[in-house]
Order: sequence, then structure tokens, then C-alpha cells
Amino acid sequence: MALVSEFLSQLTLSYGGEKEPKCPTVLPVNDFNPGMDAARIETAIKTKGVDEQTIIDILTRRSFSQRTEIAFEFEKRAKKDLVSALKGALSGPLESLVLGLMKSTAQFDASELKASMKGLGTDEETLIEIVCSRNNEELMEIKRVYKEMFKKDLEKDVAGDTSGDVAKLLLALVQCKRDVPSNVVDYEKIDNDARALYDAGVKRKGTDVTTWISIFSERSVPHLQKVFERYKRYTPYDMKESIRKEVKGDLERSFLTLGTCPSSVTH
Ligand SMILES: [Ca+2]
Repeated sequence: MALVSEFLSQLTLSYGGEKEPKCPTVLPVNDFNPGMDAARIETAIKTKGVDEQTIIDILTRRSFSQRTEIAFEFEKRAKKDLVSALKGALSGPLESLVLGLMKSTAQFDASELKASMKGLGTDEETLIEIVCSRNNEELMEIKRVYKEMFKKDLEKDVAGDTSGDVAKLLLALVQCKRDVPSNVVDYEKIDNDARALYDAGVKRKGTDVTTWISIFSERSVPHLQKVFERYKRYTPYDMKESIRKEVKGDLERSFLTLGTCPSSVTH
């Protein structure tokens, strides 16, 4: 376990697909030599008992794109894929950490989604968290990577593993039908959507979930933000309060994530 804590203390970069190291790392980028790193890792793997320290030192001090280059060089020289080689050489928590480091954000999300739907039952919390908080581009990349990694369609797996209104909502999101943000603000459509959300929810008995799903899953995020603002004209409750009043459980969690997610705000 000592190595694992050392690994974590050296890991100044965020998990997965960062474009650039978040802080200046120990080795400046122009000293980066993927061929040499690959050779050192190959030697470390072949060392009796495995030289874990060297593997940690190298992989924690490179950005994701540099790690990808190292993997490419490694495969070229060792005729073996780096991830499989690391899997064979390492074990336990250190193995999981190193393998996590080798994944892009989309690969990481795809693995989490796969794990959330594996076996009996579903980890709805993880499923909802990922599907409802990733933007359209991210979801498209996750779908592509999911297919590549598991030879399965994410849409089919989600459909097979969920049911009811939550299934409809998650599927609509995974189908990536969301509008591309436009420079032209359509005030009429904003007003229509705000009123439709009100009519389908707070105004009536029960909830017309289908209307909510189509607006939440098909409108661009900047448009939706304006809709939620406009929404307050029709009801004393803001969107968040309305969601809490109208729906419960997984559906409530999903709409709340969609309605308040900080990552979607910037996209
Ligand atoms: Ca209602």
C-alpha cells in the first residue's frame, strides 16, 4: 500500500483526458522522450519482481496525451500493448490506479457505465450521473469508445437495463439529439418551452413527463438556461423546486442533474 499512497502523492494531474498538465511537472515537456520512457517501462516490467517505482515515476509525471505516445512507442518496441503489459505486471490497487491513468475520460466513463449495468441490478446513481452530466460531444465520444471497448451499443445496454420514464430520458440523452447552440436567441421558442414545462408539470395534476423529457434532452444548453430563467414568469417555483415537486426517485435525480449540472452550463 505504500506504493499506492506514493502514487497518489505524485499524481498532480487530473484523472484521464486532460489536454495539458495542470501544473508544471517535474520533467519539462521538451525533455519528453516517449521512446525512452517506453524503453524504461519495458525494462521495469521485465525486472524481477517488477520495478513498480519506475512505472509510477514515469506515468504519473506525464500528461494523458504523453502517456498515449508512450503506449504507442511501447507497442512498437515490445510488440505488446502497454495496458495488457501493465495488467500482467501489476496487481491490486496499484494496478487499478495505473490502468485508470491510461484511460481517456471517455474510456473511463464508458468503463464506469459498463460496470454500472453489469450483472443483476443497476447502479442507477452512476448511470444517471454520467449520462445526465456529459454534454453531447462527450456522449458521442463515450458511445464510440463503448462500442470499441465492449463491442456493444451503449443505447441497447441502457435500454436493456433501465425501465419506465428514466429509461426514456436516458435513452433520449444517449441518442444525442440535443440542438447545437445557436448564436440567434429564439425568444419565442424560449417562451414556448418555458410555458410547456409549466403546463406539463406544476400547472396540471400529475406530470406530462414526455414533454419534459423532450425539452430537457433536445434543446441546447444555452437555450435551456434561458428557458429556466423565463420559467419563473409562469410559476412561483424555480425549475429545481418544480422538479422536486413533480417527480421522485431516479427521475428526480436525473432532471436535477440535467437542470443544475455545472459542466453543462459551460457547453
Ligand atoms: Ca403536476
